[in-house]
Amino acid sequence: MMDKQQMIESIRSGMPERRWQHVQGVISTAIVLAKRFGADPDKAELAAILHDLAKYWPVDRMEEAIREEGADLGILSYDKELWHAPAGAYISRRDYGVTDIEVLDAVRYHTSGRAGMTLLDKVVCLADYMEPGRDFPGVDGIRELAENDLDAALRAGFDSTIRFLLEKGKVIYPLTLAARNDLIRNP
Ligand code: DGI
Ligand code: FE
Ligand code: FE
Repeated sequence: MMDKQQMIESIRSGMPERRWQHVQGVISTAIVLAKRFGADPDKAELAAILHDLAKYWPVDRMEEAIREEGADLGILSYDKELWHAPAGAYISRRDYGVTDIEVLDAVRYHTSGRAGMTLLDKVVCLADYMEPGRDFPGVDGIRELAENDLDAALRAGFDSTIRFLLEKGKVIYPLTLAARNDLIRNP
């Protein structure tokens, strides 16, 4: 695996400064949540560093990475906002030499979620919702739930995304619904 400091420099240089501020917020929040809920803080930190690495890539480049990996082709029929997650997971492996499947999956599913999310998936996804720089209706409620209930906080996050997509008349990616349903069915 590439040296962590080198990885950070490379990822930071591929995004605007304000997005790097967001990534730093996700890193610190993911470490706190990992310690609180019993996930591995080092894996949480690594996944947080990597999670938005492809966020500012041109759409063509994201699509090319997804096609090259061939693992998540279905996502190409859904909102482009979703694409940076599987593209980022693939590039984490290909270019940064990350082999830890738990970390790669936490990156891959940080936007959509999935049924059967691992503890690490949940920590990274929730950290992305509630890092200190986030400001959307309901974020303080999510932060309060996250004091002691990981699943409830994450579910509130998905509810807010689904509500947002409904209000905008957008298509909803099935894995997001599966993630939310699974949190309700398997508490
Ligand atoms: O990359 P970030 O901005 O930090 O956050 P993210 O990776 O959670 O991206 C969320 C964006 O994806 C948000 O603007 C909503 C959009 N999106 C579009 N369709 C879907 C979706 N998000 C989810 N979870 N599910 C969708 O179907
Ligand atoms: Fe993201
Ligand atoms: Fe993010």
